[in-house]
Amino acid sequence: MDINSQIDLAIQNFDFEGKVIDKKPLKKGHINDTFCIVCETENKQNKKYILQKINTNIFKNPDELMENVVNVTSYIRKIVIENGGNPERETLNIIPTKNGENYYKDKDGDCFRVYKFIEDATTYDLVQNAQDFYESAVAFGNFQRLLSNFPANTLYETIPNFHNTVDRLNKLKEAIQKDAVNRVKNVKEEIDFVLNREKDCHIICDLLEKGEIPLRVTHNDTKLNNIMIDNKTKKAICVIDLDTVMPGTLLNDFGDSIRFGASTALEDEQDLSKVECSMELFEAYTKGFIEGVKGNLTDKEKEMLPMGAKIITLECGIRFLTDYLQGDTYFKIDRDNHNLDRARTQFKLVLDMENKWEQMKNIVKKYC
Ligand code: ADP
Ligand code: GN1
Ligand code: MG
Repeated sequence: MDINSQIDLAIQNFDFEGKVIDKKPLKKGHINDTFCIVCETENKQNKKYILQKINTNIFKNPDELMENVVNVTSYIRKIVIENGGNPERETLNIIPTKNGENYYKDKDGDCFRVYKFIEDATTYDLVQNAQDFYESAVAFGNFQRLLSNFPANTLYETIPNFHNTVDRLNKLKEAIQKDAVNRVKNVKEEIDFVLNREKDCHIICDLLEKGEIPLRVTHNDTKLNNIMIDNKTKKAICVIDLDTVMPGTLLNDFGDSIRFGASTALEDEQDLSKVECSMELFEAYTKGFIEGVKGNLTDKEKEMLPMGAKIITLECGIRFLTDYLQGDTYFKIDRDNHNLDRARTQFKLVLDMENKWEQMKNIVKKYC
């Protein structure tokens, strides 16, 4: 069945308010297929919903995934209400199926879920200004703090070894060995770049293993387009894309925001001369994140924040490069060499961070 017919069928399984008058794809994430469903209510108002086809190639157990999302969103909802906030806008809200399930599974085994649409807010692929980025940092820091007492043992690991950088490196090595689509010859330089940093891949895993940094409940995908920014107030109001909320390290959450948001160019920019890690943006984010977590950081975590940014950027580059070598089976692509372009921006950022290392450390010191 084609995706349009699938969506039409999925729509029939949810109770939308009013009559569906439009459905349009939203192109943002690399993983799920996201649609905006527009309904017309009895009094001729438009009401929107988000309908997502869950990528079950990646999320192998949708029951567990959705149980996590339900538990996390209801936990946050309670706190938002206690704090006098607006639970319709400050957390995702799941609409169950007509049968009361968390998602709808069609005959092909494809899975669909519906969220209330957060109106008058936008997600960005590129930072518009340092102030917005600062706001996103406060919100991600705050999200981290909100979840600090969440019972971690109730969470399923939706993707095993998700941010295990050593495992990611090993998967790259396997992909090089296999060379499934004969692309290794095109990326000798990129492979060497990674292999020269093999030791770096162990740093965070070792710290976790030795218990030198705590395992916390983290978001694990804190890029800028996973946070909704209010169009009027410009405040970051809602952290979205909760599929990878799992036990992890705060260094990755801090780092992934820097990787994506402090870059002066898009993640898939082909002109690498445009790609830098902006120290102005790094500073804005560091300040906001530390304010957001309200001091809930250990000394080791503080010290390792710059390393968090560098390692997750290296890891993400490794993942893009691996996918390129495996024939683009994981991340969605829109053009040839898309994953390679993405890998290259990540490696350029790693190099730039290495050159700006002292500056990054000094900025962190200033706010800790
Ligand atoms: P992916 O896992 O593919 O990244 P996301 O859950 O991040 O999917 O959703 C993709 C995009 O859809 C987001 O960047 C955002 O622009 C939009 N979106 C997702 N959920 C909502 C929502 N509840 N309200 C409004 N827009 C949303
Ligand atoms: C994916 O789902 P999305 O587009 O927010 C990926 C992240 C990567 C990111 C790179 C489940 O995030 O881990 O860091 O692309 N999500 C998953 O942009 O693999
Ligand atoms: Mg996303």
